[in-house]
Amino acid sequence: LNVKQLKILKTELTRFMMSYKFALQELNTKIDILKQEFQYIHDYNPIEHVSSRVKSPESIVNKIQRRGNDFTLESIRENVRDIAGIRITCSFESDIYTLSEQLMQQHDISVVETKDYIKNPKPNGYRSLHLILSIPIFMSDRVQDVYVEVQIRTIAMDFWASLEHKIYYKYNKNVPEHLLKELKDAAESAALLDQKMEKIQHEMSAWKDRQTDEDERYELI
Ligand code: 0O2
Repeated sequence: LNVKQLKILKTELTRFMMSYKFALQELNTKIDILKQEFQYIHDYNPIEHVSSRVKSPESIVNKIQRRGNDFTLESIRENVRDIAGIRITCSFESDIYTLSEQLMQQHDISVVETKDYIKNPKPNGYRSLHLILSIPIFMSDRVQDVYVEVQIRTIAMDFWASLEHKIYYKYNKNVPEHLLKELKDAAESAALLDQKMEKIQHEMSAWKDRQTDEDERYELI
């Protein structure tokens, strides 16, 4: 490559990576709006924590190599759909579906894929709702549709996934059989905990609704 070609390549690569950063900014704003508005209307916040990251060039190259895809920007864009990733932690399982519906129904968002590892957990016990969304980014001379992977989990699911991830890499992907079994048991306990917490929350909000009704009736009298 000559100097001019190298310059063009550098600009294209930078713009390519920037598009993912912009997509994360757009989506983070959308999530923040939902969070603030939900808090105001319902006096309750379904989102505990949000984090986002752009995949490192090294991980992108590894994934392309592993899958045997072409090393072109078009191929990377189409085949590596988790370059931009957002992880949302909710308090309760029902919040996950409320929030995902609210995101998916927005007109500028297209839902490319949904993987519900809550209704269908992975064999190791992993649970989370995964969405691949596509969002348009308006730049100076083009509109670029960008994929973003959104993972939505409860605190219990997140706790489990982060420990499992650490163990997986500590043992260099060769986790002893008894630990795999214990992780699976722990995933089941986490799922039970989510169910119990949901039940308590449900009962509390029904009580709160009844109280509000009574207060309003009292005010009318
Ligand atoms: P990182 O560092 O989190 O980005 P692929 O994307 O090729 O790996 P697939 O089937 O398209 O495979 O993706 P899938 O199943 O939707 O899951 C991808 C991401 O979900 C992973 O990203 C993890 O973040 C998370 N995940 C999926 N399964 C597990 C699991 O069993 N345990 C844990 N802890 N996390 C999981 P990466 O790329 O692996 O890593």
